[in-house]
Amino acid sequence: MKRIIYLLLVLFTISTSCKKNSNKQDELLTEQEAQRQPNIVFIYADDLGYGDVSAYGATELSTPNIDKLANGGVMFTNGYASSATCTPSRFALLTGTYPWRNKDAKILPGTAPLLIDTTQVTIPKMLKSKGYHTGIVGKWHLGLGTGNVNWNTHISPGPNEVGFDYSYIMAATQDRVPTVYIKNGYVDNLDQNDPIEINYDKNFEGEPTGTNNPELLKMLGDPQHSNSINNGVPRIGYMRGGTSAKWIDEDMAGHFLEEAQNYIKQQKSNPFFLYYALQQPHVPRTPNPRFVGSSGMGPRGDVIIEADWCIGELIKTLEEQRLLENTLIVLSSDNGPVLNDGYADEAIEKLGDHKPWGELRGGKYSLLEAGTRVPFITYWKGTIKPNVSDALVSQIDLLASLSSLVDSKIEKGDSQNLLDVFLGKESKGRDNVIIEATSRTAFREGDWILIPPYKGPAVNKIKNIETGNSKEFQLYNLKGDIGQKNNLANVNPEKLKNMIKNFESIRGDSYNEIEQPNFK
Ligand code: NG6
Ligand code: CA
Repeated sequence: MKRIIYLLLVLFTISTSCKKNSNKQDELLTEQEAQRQPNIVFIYADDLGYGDVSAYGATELSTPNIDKLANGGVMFTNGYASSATCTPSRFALLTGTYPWRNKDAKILPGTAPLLIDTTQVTIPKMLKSKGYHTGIVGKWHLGLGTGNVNWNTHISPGPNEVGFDYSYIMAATQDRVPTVYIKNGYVDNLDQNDPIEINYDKNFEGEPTGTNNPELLKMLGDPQHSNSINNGVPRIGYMRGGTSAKWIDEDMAGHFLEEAQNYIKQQKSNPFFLYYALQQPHVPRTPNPRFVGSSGMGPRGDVIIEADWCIGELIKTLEEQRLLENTLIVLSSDNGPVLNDGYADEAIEKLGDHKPWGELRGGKYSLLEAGTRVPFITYWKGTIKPNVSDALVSQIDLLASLSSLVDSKIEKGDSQNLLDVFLGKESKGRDNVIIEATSRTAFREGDWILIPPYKGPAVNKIKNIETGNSKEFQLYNLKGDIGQKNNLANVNPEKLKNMIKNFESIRGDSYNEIEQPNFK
């Protein structure tokens, strides 16, 4: 009997000590995991408005996956894109430099050379120097090559030359040629016997266009969007060849999602930075058949539902790979919303009571709030405490903030280190920020915004968007007047004077000597 009891005791001791060991190992693993640099995933929507997300107050559309990030992380109500159009915002995001410092930071054609100097600091470069693997999947729109790109050989410089180890992109926009995917500088699926030629000025002889061949179209475009046709959709610019490489618009969201998911799975054993640049809800709005009718609002609503689904799938992948608790997710949009942006897609007719701009005034291309104030969310499961923050933050601050997160020392330029604000530990953001819209600039300081006088129409009639142009200075107190209804410039001359002084100290005094493009 004694022997049996002794044996049982020995067994018990062995088993508990094993258990302890395995617990210890678990502890060790989590410690190691925690010590590892966090992954960073930046999700960038294209033209998604402040009021397009249900967490931000949309009642006619439901975006459960974006809401999950907003409600489980910090939801910023004063988060800004640097510009009311795409290229300048993306330039500022990656370089931490105000776009108005670079005269070429304007909406680029598909043939534009690379806008970012290859010696310039960028988020991916900075992270790479700290051991990160860096990848971009989706919309680029920052130019490629040095002029006169040959699309049939290695296209360079591009994302890979400004810090991305991996790139799977569309060159410009979904409505611009070339309508092909580019993987690490090579057009994906290109048949060398069917070379690609691109021209933004004139058509290639014998090639159909939206203007000449409306019978080939499944979607009508305005004159600017009625050049070459791919997949029944007319585009800006002319393209010949590359048939096997051309994208199918309805598959684009799924295609980019799969690329992004594969990237995560491949890079899961080291810290990575993924810039996932969705193409929605920019025109042409081409939901996959599974999402057609999902919003009851026509294609614009449907592609927002589709984008939200993609974001949900991406989060699922991070969860399945057990990465969610070691990944900082930042979500935002490159500029505000627009309904009619060149195609007849019933965005206006089927809008119903939905307000893509929420309570804000203006929209894409506008210097008024809806041009640049966008959904802006940071999420890090287990690290960021859910909160709504009214701190003033700009996408331009991600460079300095992420560099602080990974302990990298860089020249900060216009970027401010707001890491604690982004992690929800601090409630005070920037003191001021300059926003840009089609080369014009405005100045937000505290609750106030100053819009200098600019020539040009007050309303873009085709797009039905207020531009922000006025002969007078505009001064709004956004705290009580988020809809910018009361111009206080005349009743508050002291404030006006002070704001002009502070604005000019950063921007200089030649801010209104600019040529405004004609909303192209
Ligand atoms: C404009 C296009 C618009 C859109 C925009 C870029 C015309 C008339 N309009 O020039 O459709 O493509 O460029 O949008 O051509 S952005 O979100 O990439 O800045
Ligand atoms: Ca955009």
